[in-house]
Amino acid sequence: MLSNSANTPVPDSPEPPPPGPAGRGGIAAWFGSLFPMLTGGVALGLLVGFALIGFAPGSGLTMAASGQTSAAGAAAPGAGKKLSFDIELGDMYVKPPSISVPRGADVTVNVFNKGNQQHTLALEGADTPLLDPGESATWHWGVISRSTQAWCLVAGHKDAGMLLPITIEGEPAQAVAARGAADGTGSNDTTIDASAKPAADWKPVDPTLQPAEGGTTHDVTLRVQEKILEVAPGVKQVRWTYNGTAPGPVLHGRVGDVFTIHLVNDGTMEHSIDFHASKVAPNVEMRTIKPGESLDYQFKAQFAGIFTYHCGADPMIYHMGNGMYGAVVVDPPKLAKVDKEIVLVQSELHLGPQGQPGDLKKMLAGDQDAVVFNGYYNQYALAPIKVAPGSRVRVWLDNAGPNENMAFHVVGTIFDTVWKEGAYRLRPGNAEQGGSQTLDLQPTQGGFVEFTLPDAGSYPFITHKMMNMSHGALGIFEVGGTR
Ligand SMILES: [Cu+2]
Repeated sequence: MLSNSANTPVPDSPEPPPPGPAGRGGIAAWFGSLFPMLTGGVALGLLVGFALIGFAPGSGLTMAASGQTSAAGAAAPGAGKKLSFDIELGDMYVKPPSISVPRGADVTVNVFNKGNQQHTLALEGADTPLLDPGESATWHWGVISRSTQAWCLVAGHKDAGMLLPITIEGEPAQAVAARGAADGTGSNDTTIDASAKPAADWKPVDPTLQPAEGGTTHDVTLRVQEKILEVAPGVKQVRWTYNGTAPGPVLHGRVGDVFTIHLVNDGTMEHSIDFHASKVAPNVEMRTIKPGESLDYQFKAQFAGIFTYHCGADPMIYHMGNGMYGAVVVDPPKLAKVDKEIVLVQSELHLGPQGQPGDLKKMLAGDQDAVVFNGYYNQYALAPIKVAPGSRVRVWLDNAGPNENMAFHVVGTIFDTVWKEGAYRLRPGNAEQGGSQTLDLQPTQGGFVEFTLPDAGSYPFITHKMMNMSHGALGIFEVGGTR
C-alpha cells in the first residue's frame, strides 16, 4: 500500500533527476509493474484514444493547439480551452489508460463506474467521493499545471491498476523525469531483523486446536477489523483481520455440523468471506459487503479436512496478503485422541512501510519478506511449543499463501500418519508401509501429520523450502526442556 505517497504534493520546481540507475519509481515503472494485472482482463488493446469532447468555442486560442510556438515561447497551448474526458472505471482498470492535456487547459472529467464494487478517481489522491457500481459523476479538475496521476482511493485499487497518468503536453522532459523518480512508489525500506527479540509483553498465538464445541451447530460472529499488528519483532503492519487476528480464529467441528457465520464489516473498505469448507453460491454467501454491512453465511460441513477461509474482495491477493485468512478444521470420523494437537497456518508477509498495509506489488511479484506460521516471524522459535517426552502429536496444516508452497518437516522425527486433502496417505499398522518426512501443500491445501518425539530435546519444525525457512518459517518443539 502506498498511501504514504497519496497526499504528497507534486513539486512545482522539481529537483533534477538523481544520478545513478533509475529507482523503482516513475510512471514507466508503474506500467511495468502492472503487466501481471493487465493479463487479467485489461487488454493491452485499451490503448485506444481518449474521448476529447466539448471543446469550448469562442476562444481565439482553441485552434492553436498544435504547432503553436509563440515568439515569446511562453503561451500555454491549452490556455482558454475547456476539455472534458469520459473515463470508465471498472474492477481494477481505468479506461482510457492515460490522458494527455495541452498545458493550460481547463479539465473536467465525466467518470462512470462500470465495475461491481465502489471506485473513484482522485486527482493526486485528493479526497473524492466513492461511486457505487453504476454511478457516475462529473468533476471539475481545472487547470493542471504539470504531469501527474489520478487514482482510485479504495485500498489496493491503485496498485492493482486503477491509476490514470495525466501527461501535460509541452512540459519539459527533465521535470517529468525528476518527478517520476521522486513520486513513483514511495520508499519502503521496512526490514525484519532476524536477531531481534519481541518485547517482554509479547504473547505468541496459542496454536492449540480447541475442542469442537458441543453439539452440531456452530454460531460464530466474525468482525472484519483493520488494525495494526506486530508481525515480527518491532515490525508493525496494518492487518486486515477477522476478529482482530491474522490468521483469523480456527473454527472446529465434525462432518455433518452446521456452521452459521455472521460476518460484520467494521472495516473501512469492502470485504467478504469465502469458506473452502462450504458448497454455496459464491455470488450470495461470498458476496462483498460495504463498511457497516453484515451478512449471514451458513454451511454444512459435508467433508472432513482442514479448509482455508479468506476474503474474496478485489484485489483478492491484497486482502489475503494483508491477513484475511483462517482455517476450518472438520474432524474425520474416528479420529483418535492425541496428547498434543495444534494448528499451523502458513502465510507470507509482503511488508509495506512501517504501520501501513502490505505491499501489493510485492505480492503480485511473489517478492515476500517473510514466510510465517500463524502470522508472526519465527513465532515458535521465539516461543517454543512445549511437548512432554513420548507424546503423540498431531499438527494440522493449512497453507494460506497467497503464493508460496509449504513443505512441512519436523527435524528429528518421521511422520507415521499423513492426511492430505481429504484422505490418509499414510497410517500406522500396515507393515508394508514406510514413513513420511515432509508434507507438501500448495496454497489453500491442507492436511495433518502425526508423530512422536521420544527423547527430550529441541526439535525444529520448518518448511523445507529453505529460503522460506530462513525467512521466518521456523518453530521448535521443546520436549522435556531443552538440553
Ligand atoms: Cu477483505
